[in-house]
Amino acid sequence: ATANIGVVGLAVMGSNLARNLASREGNTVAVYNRSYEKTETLLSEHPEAGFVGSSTVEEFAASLQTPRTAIIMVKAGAGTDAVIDQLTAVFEPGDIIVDGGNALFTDTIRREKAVRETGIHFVGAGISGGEEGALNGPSIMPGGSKESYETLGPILSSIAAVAEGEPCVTHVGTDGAGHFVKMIHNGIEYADMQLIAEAYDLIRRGTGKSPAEIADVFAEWNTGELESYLIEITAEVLRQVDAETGKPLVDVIVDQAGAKGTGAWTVQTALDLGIPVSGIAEAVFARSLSSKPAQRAAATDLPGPSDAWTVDDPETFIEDVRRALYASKIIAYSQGFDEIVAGAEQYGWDIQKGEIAKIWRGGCIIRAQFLNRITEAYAENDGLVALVTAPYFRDAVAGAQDSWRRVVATAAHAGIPAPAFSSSLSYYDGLRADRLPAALVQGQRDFFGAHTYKRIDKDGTFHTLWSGDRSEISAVDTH
Ligand code: NBP
Repeated sequence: ATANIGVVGLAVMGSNLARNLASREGNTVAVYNRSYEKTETLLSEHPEAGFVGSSTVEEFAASLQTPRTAIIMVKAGAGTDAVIDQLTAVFEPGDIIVDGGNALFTDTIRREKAVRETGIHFVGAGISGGEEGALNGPSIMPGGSKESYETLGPILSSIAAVAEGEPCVTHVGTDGAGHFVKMIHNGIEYADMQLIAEAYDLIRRGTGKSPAEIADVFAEWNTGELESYLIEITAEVLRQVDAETGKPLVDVIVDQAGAKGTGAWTVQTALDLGIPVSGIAEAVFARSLSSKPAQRAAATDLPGPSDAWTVDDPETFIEDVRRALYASKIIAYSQGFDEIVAGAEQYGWDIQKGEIAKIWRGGCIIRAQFLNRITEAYAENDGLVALVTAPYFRDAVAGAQDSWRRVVATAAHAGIPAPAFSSSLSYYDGLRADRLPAALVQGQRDFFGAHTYKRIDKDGTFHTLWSGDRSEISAVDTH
């Protein structure tokens, strides 16, 4: 046994992660893949890595020093279960199996419980940053036991991205906590991308600027408070010219956005937890709407606004859009962190919110300067009940909100869809409202279903005898 760490699954993510591990001082990396071709290719293309290749899982286990540590990077789902079964058959108590794939956190909770029975540690670790991150330094979100993190922490720290001198990895919490937080990361990523796309669309349709000109706008934005990887790559995508047609690439790409499901998981989980992640949900639904060509084709002649609409001053409008984007982005993150807080409570995880924001500063798609502000907000007040109420964010939204309102109103006037911008604003106004029409909803529920209501002026639960004399009675809460 010569290897101190192993990787199972050598498609793009696994081979890049294995190469990253091999490039770190002191590591010898064992590699194994279901079909041997991928292993052979990796060994022949990267002799410098000094990989120890195996064609069977038994050989793979024998090539690892004990206690063994192996990272699984296979297609999430049945593939993960198959590999776990194979590894638990040849590993021993005290060994560590890490699942670095995009597993659903409830699967990770189930797997951790089952593997624990064998005395083997199971760690679900969210790994972000795509292929590039896996090779050069991802953001890593490991769950699992504290004990396994003692062994795993230093290895993961050595391959993680580094942001402002700190490795982008932290022990998120037990069992499925890491994959839960990775899921939220992806949900926030959906919202961030959708908001940027809406900003582009508003500017393009509002000012008539070309994609290349809008690329300059985004490049400029990337020097300020919006500085982030997503803004940076947006400028690059907008600047790209299609070699075949000479048109902006964005104009020849089919406008139907794909999705692999982690955004939907974030929203499904939020629905179960009762957390309004409306910005993330709108982003997921916007992709769904885009991918309905038959419905869209049937709707092209539905009427739009009757008034013509023009932007008076393009520069002012663009600045309004920038501010609206920043405010909406704050809401998306605030909602994502609300879901982390709710998940931690539901599943019994001790999640340090500030640490999560820190490890997202490098190696992942949502990396941004802005995340430092989130870390600071939770450092000041760990019990913050809504991120947007932290002083920094409150002030940021206060400065942006007039612009935000103008942009949302303009979008509605002009008939330009801006679902994430507008739902974020509605969420903000809902959150800050003194009174909500939820009181009326309670009245309706009491009318048709005797669901009862509470009063603002006294304790207890009440019901109005709607079909009787409409007097009010004290009632037992039926829910
Ligand atoms: P894929 O998700 O395309 O999976 C391919 C790998 O899974 C191959 O090694 C394949 O082996 C193996 N595999 C399958 Br499929 N079924 C198997 C089974 N029943 N038993 C054993 N092995 C099986 O690879 P990827 O794109 O490198 O992603 C790996 C993981 O990382 C996924 O969970 C993904 O969600 C996650 N992830 C991907 C990205 C990204 O940007 N691609 C980013 C972040 C996370 P074979 O060669 O024998 O078919």
